Amino acid sequence: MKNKRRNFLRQAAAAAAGLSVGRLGTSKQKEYLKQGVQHGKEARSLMKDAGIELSLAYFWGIEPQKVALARQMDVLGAVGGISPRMAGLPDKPNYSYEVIKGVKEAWEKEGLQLKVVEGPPSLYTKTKLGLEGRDEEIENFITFIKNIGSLGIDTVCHNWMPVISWTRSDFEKESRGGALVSSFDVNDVKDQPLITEFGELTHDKMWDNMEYFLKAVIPEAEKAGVKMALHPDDPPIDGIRGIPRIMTSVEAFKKMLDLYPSPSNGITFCQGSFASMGGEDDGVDIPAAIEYFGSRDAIHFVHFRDVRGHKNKFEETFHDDGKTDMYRAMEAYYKIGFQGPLRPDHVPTMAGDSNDHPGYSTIGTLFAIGYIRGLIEGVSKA
Ligand code: CS2
Ligand code: MN
Repeated sequence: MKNKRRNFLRQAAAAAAGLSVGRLGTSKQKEYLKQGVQHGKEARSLMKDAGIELSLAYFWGIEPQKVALARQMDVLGAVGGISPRMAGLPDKPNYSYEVIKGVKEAWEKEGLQLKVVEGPPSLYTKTKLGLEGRDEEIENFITFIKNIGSLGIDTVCHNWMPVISWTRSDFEKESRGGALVSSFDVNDVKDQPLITEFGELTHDKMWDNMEYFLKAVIPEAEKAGVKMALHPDDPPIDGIRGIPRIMTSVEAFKKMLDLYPSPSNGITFCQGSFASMGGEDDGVDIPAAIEYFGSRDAIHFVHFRDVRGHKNKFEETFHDDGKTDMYRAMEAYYKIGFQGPLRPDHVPTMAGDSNDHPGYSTIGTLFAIGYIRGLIEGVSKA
């Protein structure tokens, strides 16, 4: 019901401005809102969550309690991968139409909508490291893009971290009141053995591989109405165990966008990752970065979280306890007219919850959603 109301209000606002609400048609709407047309502003402040699509991550399938709580909170966006098992088709590839359709419908049965495919099929080491076989991987990835586009799923969160994904040196660090968070100290990983099986890897080669991928994929994503949203490297350091990392700064994201400017080539603004970029004295100004990338219409998806510290040594925090002014950050999303999916990212594991999946505990997620929704309401009414 509420969703209908949101859609209705969105359509009403767009209709008043003579705009159609297409998949990639939101930038015109944003332009309209930026101009400060009074009617548009009013319509927007009435929208549920100011039009931001609050979502939760489900990386371990349909977790019944989390899903039930999501419905109670009216947080109806789902973010996750594509699992053939979840679709009841364990023998079919994860980029096939039937599997994606099955996964989408499984979420719909729960009353949720698959908003973002995070950790997409067929974008693996071969593509990121430019190894033999990457063309086949990319071809299957394009099949995946066409399939989600035709099913109306329009956002993909991918990353450029081959071999070692997001990582920490401690997943059980005590934070406020004994809640558990993850933390990273570069000194704890510097003596780990190098990974040599892929030969010589350099930052330049990683950039070449990125360019090769974007040039093949982005034109197809454009045609399919799909937005690619690249997640920063986490932690954003130059490399780990000999595997280079390139998506580690605001400059790197500018460079990536310039490699293939397109409404389909954008960013997952993972606030926690951007907040951990730089050293002790040259951190990222988060609200300014949101406004900058927003001005390029490049933010397609938001991970809302925070840290204390910097790239070489940081720990995650509760949303009200980190280095970032979260009110200013939310205000920046509001200013740029962001109306895409936003999810809490890693949250502390709180009393009574399990730390089996650090960063994704259920109780911590409840606190996060309350905080985020409160911020949105505060910002949109101010
Ligand atoms: C995350 C990732 O590191 C981060 O900021 O968003 O942990 C993400 O949850 C996983 O890589 C799965 O996509
Ligand atoms: Mn993230």
